[in-house]
Amino acid sequence: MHLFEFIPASQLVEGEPRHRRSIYRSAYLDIRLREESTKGSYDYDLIVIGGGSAGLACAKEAVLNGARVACLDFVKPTPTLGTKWGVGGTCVNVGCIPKKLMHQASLLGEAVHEAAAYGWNVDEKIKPDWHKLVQSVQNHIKSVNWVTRVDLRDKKVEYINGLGSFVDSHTLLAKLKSGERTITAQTFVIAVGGRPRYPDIPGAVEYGITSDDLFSLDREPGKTLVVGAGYIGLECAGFLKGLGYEPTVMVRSIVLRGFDQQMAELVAASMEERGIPFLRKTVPLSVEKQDDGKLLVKYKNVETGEEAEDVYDTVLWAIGRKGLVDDLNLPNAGVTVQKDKIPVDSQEATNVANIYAVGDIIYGKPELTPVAVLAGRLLARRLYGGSTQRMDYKDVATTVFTPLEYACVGLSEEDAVKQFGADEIEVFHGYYKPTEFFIPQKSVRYCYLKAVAERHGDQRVYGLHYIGPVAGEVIQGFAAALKSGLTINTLINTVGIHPTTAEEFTRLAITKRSGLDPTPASCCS
Ligand code: FAD
Ligand code: NA7
Repeated sequence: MHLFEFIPASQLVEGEPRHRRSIYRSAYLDIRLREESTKGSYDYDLIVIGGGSAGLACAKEAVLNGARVACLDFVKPTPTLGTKWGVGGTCVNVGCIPKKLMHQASLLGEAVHEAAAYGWNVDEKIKPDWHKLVQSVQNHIKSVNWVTRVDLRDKKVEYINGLGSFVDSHTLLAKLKSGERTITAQTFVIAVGGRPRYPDIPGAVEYGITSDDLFSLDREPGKTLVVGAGYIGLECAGFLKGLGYEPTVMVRSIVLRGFDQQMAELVAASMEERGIPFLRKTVPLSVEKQDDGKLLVKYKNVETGEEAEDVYDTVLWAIGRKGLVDDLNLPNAGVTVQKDKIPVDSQEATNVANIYAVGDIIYGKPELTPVAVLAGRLLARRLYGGSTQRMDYKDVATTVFTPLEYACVGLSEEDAVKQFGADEIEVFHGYYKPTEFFIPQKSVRYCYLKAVAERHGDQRVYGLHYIGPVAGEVIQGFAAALKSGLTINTLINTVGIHPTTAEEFTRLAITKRSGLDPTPASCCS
């Protein structure tokens, strides 16, 4: 049986490709053909493939709205060390959570040294215990895995620990530890996420590890070559340094592609100041294991062609992530793939009528947990709760958890200039000195922030960028303000909370265009 779905024209997105279910579109309505859930003819109303941030949020919300739901999750062991983990996906097991815990461990080491300057009698020759740290992190992860299983049971989502692949657009084959099971559903949501890539060079898979192995590594990382200068590479290099190891970052082209490049270079400079070398314009050529167990890495400068080599205890590939489309057998269901990701429309619908995709697996959207969770939840509400609310992927705030953190929301300066033209953009900026940095004499050289705004009219703020302590906590609230149409006038007439670093946004008075010195003279007047 079919239902017509009426969507007001006001909620249509300009330029959205005509979906094949869309049979009539007028100035007033988008009318789509949707098959009604025929309870009984399929095993489930919904099968979610992938039990990570997106899949779990979608599955739980669908059940709340009355659907019969199964959620499959399966983790293939890593190729080098055979690392695997429980339900919950990347964020909980090998992503945000262990990363933030190791970042915190490294900040605490720094804080102990600062404490001495503040008068604490501490032994400054402290040393971290890697094994204890890994154990604590893994214990926390195991407890989250357990809570996740209990939550799924309580919420009546059927959890299937199996690898899903399509037989046809309504049938899935689940490969379980104990055999196979064929299950059917009216609707599918693909939420399989991604896994780290390995470069195609000799020794990469045999000897290199990725973030999938790092947080449970059963030996100290030691001298580590981190290949890749994206978000994950910089974060891992940052906490390894803070924990007393010797990371080097290998950068193929630019640092933090996709982020504001002035801020990205400041982040890199702050890491270099802490003693993390950056091998610029360099790519790895091979990894060989020496007789002493250490790894010999040969590499070359892509501009000069000059080759060099060095020896490391660990090589960490942080060169991006690949969408897990290969195991799904998508041709059987007819789902289109674009560069190992799945393109979807503004309703997260794929090109096949009853199949949707959310989270890291979708093409061209931010790879972030809160994005995956909200998109998954909204999709379930639209499918089963009568909602028409769509996910807004614009102005998503994020933080790079480097030793000196960087958080931002909205447009980078270069994207604002590209979009509106340099004459239409005003950038308000300033360096600042966190009060708590003075006594331990921490470097304030890279504590910097800027607001990218409209030059004329209301001076609407398009982007906010901040480098400094607790960056995520600082930017989160400003993200809500920016989404609500924040203007420079509102920002500088907001009374700050003193003494904080977040208040620096309310003190932004100098524009780049003025050429005035953006370094502060005093802190309290
Ligand atoms: P995933 O969480 O990857 O879940 C997909 C699940 O599906 C996995 O368990 C996978 O094994 C399973 N699966 C795959 N194929 C199949 C199949 N065929 N059948 C059954 N199951 C299958 N984001 C942030 O917001 N903040 C951060 O600080 C942050 N830090 C990160 C740090 C690191 C090191 C990494 C790697 C990522 C980080 N992220 C961060 C990104 C965040 O983890 C992801 O955006 C998020 O986990 C995506 O969720 P997802 O549900 O789309 O995919
Ligand atoms: P990113 O952000 O895609 O960064 C990957 C980095 O690796 C980037 O600096 C790339 O340089 C570099 N890279 C890519 N391929 C290679 C090869 N073959 N050799 C050397 N260097 C290479 O991925 P991340 O893993 O950091 O993060 C992915 C997401 O996960 C992120 O959005 C978070 O939300 C979580 P390039 O700039 O392409 O020259």
